[in-house]
Amino acid sequence: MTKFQRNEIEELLQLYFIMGSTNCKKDPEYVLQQAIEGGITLFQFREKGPGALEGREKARLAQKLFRVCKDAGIPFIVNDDVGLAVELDADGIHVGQEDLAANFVRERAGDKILGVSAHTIEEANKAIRDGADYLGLGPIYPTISKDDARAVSGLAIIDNFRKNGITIPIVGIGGITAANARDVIQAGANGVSLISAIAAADDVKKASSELKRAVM
Ligand code: 3NM
Repeated sequence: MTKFQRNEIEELLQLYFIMGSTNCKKDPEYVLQQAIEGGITLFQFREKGPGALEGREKARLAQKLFRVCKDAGIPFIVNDDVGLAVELDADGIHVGQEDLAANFVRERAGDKILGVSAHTIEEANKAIRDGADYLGLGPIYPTISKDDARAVSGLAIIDNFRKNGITIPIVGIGGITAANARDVIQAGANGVSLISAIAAADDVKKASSELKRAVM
C-alpha cells in the first residue's frame, strides 16, 4: 500500500491534471506552474502520442516538471513508465489496461500511489487485488486527447461501479470541463482528471481555477 492515507488520496484526486509536452500550447513548465496557481491538486506526467519526447529528453522534462511539483507540494504521478517513476522517486504511477500488469507495477513501485484505469467491474476488482490505490474511469465524455480511447461510458459507469461495491477512490476522465465536472463528482467520483481543458486553454490559470470552483 501507499504511504498516503485513503482520505488524502481522495483529496488529491479532486482536480487531477495530466499533461505531456504535446498537450501544451506554451512551455510545459509554465503551463504546470499556472495550473498549480489555479488550484490543481495532483499532477500526472503523460508523455505519449504522436510527437512525444523519448529517452533522455523525456526524462529531462520529467525532472523539470517534478521539481515544479515538489516546490509547490503537489504529488507527481508518472504515466505508464515504471522505470522513470522509480528513477525519479516520483510519488506515484498510473497504468492502463494495455500497460504493464498492475501487480508487477505494485511490486516495483513500493509505497508509491498506484492508479489503474478500469472499464469493467472485473478489471476494477482485479486492480484492487493488485494493490491499486485509486481507479481512473473513462472516457466519461468524448475526448480528443487519446487516440486509442474506448467508447464513451457516460456518467453511468461511475454510478455502476459504486453500486457494485467499488469503494476505493475513483477519478473520472475524458472530455471533462468546468461545465460538466460537477456532474462527475455528483455521480460518485472523488475527482476529475483532465488534459485539454487545462493544457490547451489560452489562460491556464483561469481555466484551472474555474475547474477548481466547479469541483469544490
Ligand atoms: N485516458 P481530455 S481519456 C488519458 O478513457 C486519457 O482512460 C482516458 O483528456 C481514458 O481531458 C484520456 O483532454 C484523455 O479529454 C483525457
